[in-house]
Amino acid sequence: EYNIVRPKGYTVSYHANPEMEKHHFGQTHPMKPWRLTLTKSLVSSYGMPFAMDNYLTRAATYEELKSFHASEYLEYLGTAPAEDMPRDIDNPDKEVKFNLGGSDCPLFHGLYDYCSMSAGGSLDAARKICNKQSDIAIAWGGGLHHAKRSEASGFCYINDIVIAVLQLLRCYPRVLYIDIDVHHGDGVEEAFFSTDRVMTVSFHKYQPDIFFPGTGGLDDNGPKSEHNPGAHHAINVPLNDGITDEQYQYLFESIIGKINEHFRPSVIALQCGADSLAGDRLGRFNLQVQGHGACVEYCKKLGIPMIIFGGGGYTPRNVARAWSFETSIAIDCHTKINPIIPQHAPWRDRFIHDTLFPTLEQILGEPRANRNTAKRLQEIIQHVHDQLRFVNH
Ligand code: TV1
Ligand code: CA
Ligand code: ZN
Repeated sequence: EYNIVRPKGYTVSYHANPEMEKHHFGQTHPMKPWRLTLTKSLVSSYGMPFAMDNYLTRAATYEELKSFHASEYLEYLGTAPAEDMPRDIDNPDKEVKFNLGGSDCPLFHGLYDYCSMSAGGSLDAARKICNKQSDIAIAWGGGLHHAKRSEASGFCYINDIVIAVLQLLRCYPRVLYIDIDVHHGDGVEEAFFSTDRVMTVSFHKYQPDIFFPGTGGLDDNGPKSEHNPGAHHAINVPLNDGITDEQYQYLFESIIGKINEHFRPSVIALQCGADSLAGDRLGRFNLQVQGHGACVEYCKKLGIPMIIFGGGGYTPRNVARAWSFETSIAIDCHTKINPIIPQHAPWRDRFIHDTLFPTLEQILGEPRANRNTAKRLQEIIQHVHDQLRFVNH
């Protein structure tokens, strides 16, 4: 009915586990693992699984998690008792270890399983790319970019991206990490601060002291001290509220195009946090499904093997729209896809509007004011070009 067939000449793999989606951060917490179920059901109602290799992901082992995380931290993550009363505004944080058990990173039932399944999916995706069994591997349950070696942060406990990139580094000389989540990809950036084999690029809302995590200014390009080979290999694109598809696409293509020429990545790791979409509960941009998806399409056209991760995204219907459309881009059926959500799609009423591509007016009523000037975008592009003069592989 939707004319979904396997793409010619390359393989796409899809890595998921419905067990992961059953976990709850707490009633009022913005992170809803259920958005993965909504995404999978929309992907399936379009018939997209017929065009991909579908894998049920396993949990990553303790040893695999240890490739990035400290054992003291993993030990505590695996044994700390779940709290029955999650913390929020009315029930504030007490003293917490490793930032576990506060309002952002609650200790909920099954936390360790949830984290190890997220990492397992991303690691499976990386292994498929390494083995050349897959050209594009999709892991929507991953993308948890804030987690540190011994610290949970911003809804992230295990940094599945770092673990997957470490796997990629066993088989590829250079990895380009791109992060289109509305938040700065601080955990991934920091993990690879001292190597020139990984370049990290994050596009994000930047307003220190107001918007989490507050890092990722234009001039933060990796520690320049003590002959650090990783200097100039962290690129940050700090943005203001209300950026549009047109501006974002222009920035993305100028910057990633230039980086591709200078850094010449052997593989791409793309974090597709959907909280950069208009109408997100935590985000502040005016991006639509089309503009968000255009980033995925641009990367795909570079013809480099790629892992696609999820990440943030706090309005589940918009997350499901974006990640389904991006799955269709991966299998190259996005130009043929019916924009009307299939009649038989489960939870069809949850989408409110019956299209994959609601207009800004449908999403927001009144679009958010755009605080990004053309002059500032040029400054950003110029700064990135200046950094890349130090990078030649
Ligand atoms: C419980 C209940 C927790 C309601 C957290 C929004 C809540 C937030 C909640 C929230 C919320 C944040 C901070 C302040 C640091 C804190 C997956 C000094 C309505 C990748 C993580 C954002 C984004 C963390 C994660 C941020 C990702 N914003 N309601 N918490 N403290 N934390 O600002 O990048 O998308 O908001
Ligand atoms: Ca980002
Ligand atoms: Zn985010």
